[in-house]
Amino acid sequence: MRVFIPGVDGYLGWSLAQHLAARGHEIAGADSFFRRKWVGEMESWSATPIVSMDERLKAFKEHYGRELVFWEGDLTEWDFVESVFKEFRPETVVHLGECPSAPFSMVDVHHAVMVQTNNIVSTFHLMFAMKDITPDAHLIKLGTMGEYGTPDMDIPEGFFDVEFRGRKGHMPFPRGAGSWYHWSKVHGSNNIMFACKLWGLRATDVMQGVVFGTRIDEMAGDERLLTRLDFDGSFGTAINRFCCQAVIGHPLTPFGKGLQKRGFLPLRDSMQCLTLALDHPAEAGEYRVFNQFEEVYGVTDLAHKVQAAAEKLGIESEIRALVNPRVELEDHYYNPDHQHLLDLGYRPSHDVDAELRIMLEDLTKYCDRIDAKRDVLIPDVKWKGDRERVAYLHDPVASA
Ligand code: USQ
Repeated sequence: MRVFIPGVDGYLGWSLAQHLAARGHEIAGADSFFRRKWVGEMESWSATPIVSMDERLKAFKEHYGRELVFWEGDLTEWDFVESVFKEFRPETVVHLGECPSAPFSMVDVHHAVMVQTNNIVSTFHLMFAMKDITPDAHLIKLGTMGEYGTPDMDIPEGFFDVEFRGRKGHMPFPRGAGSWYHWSKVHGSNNIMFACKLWGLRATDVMQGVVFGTRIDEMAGDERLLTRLDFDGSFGTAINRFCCQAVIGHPLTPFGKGLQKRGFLPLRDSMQCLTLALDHPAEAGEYRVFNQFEEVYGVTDLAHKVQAAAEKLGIESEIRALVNPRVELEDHYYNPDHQHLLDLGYRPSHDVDAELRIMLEDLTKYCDRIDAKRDVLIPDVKWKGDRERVAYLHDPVASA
């Protein structure tokens, strides 16, 4: 199948290109290298030493025996998107070309506007290109579990049945996002839902949980194939940050009470799920929603898991809560459904401890790179606006 991956230079994009190439798909990708620049703006870099796109493309060809067709360009420019579609005519588009950071979107007005504009306009351009050039193609759009927020009730997969004043309806579940970034994903979801109804596009909106992991099997043995892994307060996510913290002897940092719950999944499971969505496309006119995660965990429980995995490798680490830079519930109910992918055959790897071990071993090799930027492990973007590194909480860390 001809698969176009906008955002192919990113954490998921570079992994997915390899996962699909190893399964015989023809891959094209586009990227503007914004992610590299944004992380640089936060005075950080990838813990894994990622090479330039030229070197990536060479390594890709050597390993998979075929080219990855690549365009450097900005998805918010219509002419660029249109020309890529005319040349490649994708059968599937996996849209990973958005700014994925909640903290980055909370820096100030300019960052909030940039994140929303970038994410909403890029999705618009892909939808219109599909309508005009490849109307039968399937759009797999990376949304986020964060679109739902943390309501005090179960979370269905996109839609639920409601009864109001005697009438019944099957309606989108209310969204309750917690950052300008997460709201950008809600707006993207709404636009895609309407495009499916209006033009008969087919789309799968993936509400993905927090991904962790340094590699997929395809990357073994060649450092040029490694994907990026961020650890700074804006682009690093919880488990990846905890593992980076552990290998340099930095305290693991749950925020606030540390009882926030999220759905998590390993990078290799994210690849498995996106491939299942690709292999089982939505029908023409269908807008479907998959909640994509393996297991729900509390962040302090995760810190304990990382601590225990590190200890087995002889690495001692402490857990010290930080003042929460975010405005979010720190202790709440969380019970989202995630049946649709299981119905398509998703088999969760379930071995979080094995994954943590691989991560810690990988990251130990790169601990000098993490140590060189250790200041960025403490977040400095606060949801309320002011910019300074947060302090440790003196209270003992609560456990779930
Ligand atoms: N957290 C800590 N300590 C840390 C880092 C995070 O306690 O050192 C907490 C946060 O306060 C939050 C939870 O862990 O409650 C998750 O934070 P995160 O930074 O791992 O993830 P988040 O900002 O929610 O965003 C990430 C990705 C985003 C994706 C989302 C899925 O950056 O692109 O959409 O995960 S989800 O969280 O399910 O919305």
